[in-house]
Amino acid sequence: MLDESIQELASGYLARIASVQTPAELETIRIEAAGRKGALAEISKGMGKLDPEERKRIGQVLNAAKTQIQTALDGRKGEFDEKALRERLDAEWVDLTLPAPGPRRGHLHPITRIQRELEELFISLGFTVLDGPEVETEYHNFDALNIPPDHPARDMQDTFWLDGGKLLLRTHTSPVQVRGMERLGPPLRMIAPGRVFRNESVDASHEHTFYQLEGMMIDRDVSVAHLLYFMKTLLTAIFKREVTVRLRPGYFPFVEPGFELDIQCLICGGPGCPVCKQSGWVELLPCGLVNPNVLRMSGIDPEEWNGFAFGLGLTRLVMMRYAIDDIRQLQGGDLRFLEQF
Ligand code: FA5
Repeated sequence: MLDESIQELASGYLARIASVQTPAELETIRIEAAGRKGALAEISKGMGKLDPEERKRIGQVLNAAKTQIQTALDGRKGEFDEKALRERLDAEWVDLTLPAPGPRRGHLHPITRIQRELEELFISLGFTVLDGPEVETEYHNFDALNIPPDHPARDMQDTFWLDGGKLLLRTHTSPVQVRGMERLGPPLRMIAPGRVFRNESVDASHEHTFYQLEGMMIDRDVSVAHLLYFMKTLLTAIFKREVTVRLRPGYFPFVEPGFELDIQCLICGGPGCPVCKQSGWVELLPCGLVNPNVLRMSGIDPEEWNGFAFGLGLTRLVMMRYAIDDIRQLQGGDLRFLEQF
């Protein structure tokens, strides 16, 4: 009787084991059939009550059933393990003969992009592109631009001084005017894009490190009309649309007369925002006719030659062109920002 019920139990388990679909189902049956609290274990526990002959016989039947069940469990587990391994291998498969994907391509920084556009424009107008040192002499940054040591205009540009005096981080690109005049002499058409530094507090429109693009033309009979022509050409090329500008008198010791050319703020369109300091206008392009003292100091005769100069705020121009509302984004190095360009 007992041996029959063991065999029945075992066949029931074997049928279920044969039909399970998942490792979890298999585990449930394993616990039921072969676990310490399973049905066969319960029968084993009752064996002590049988007489020795019967115990031996039933023991053999029970062991045979257990072995059968264990073999079936192992077999199905092996199947599931193999299937899982095959799936993993399929997922991890790599074709080593394919060409490598190569490094991700970057692109130029928006400031570099606009700088290059302006270089191309001015080269097409007959200008030379010059470069000057970022660590400058006091002479080139100030004295030669008609700003002597005790002149109040020195305070207009807060300076990072180096080496206890005489050397500094250039506060504007205007010293390259001086170097251009010294090296090349008149007639001269030059631009000088580059990085400049000022010891001032940073906000939405002011950085301590930013870019300017200097321009200078020296020839015979250069007038304010020439200056305005070039400024208009420059702005039209960059914005590729009508922009509203205003010209007002501006004071710079190296030009006379001097102007501030402001552009109507393209971030807010005029009503005022943090970039234009609520004024609706952004200072972009100070300019003027070169002061005769500056020509004389660089060995050019102001009786024979004159010219214009301008100092474009390149970083601010980039902000206006792409409607960037905080200057700090440009040097922040955040790829999420830079990848938009
Ligand atoms: C100058 O630096 C003169 N060298 C410009 C010049 C050249 C005038 C030739 C006449 C003839 P200014 O300090 O205003 O001027 O700066 C020029 C431009 O740089 C400003 O109009 C503005 O667009 C930009 N700029 C000035 N300070 C900052 C700053 N902290 N952050 C970003 N841009 C600035």
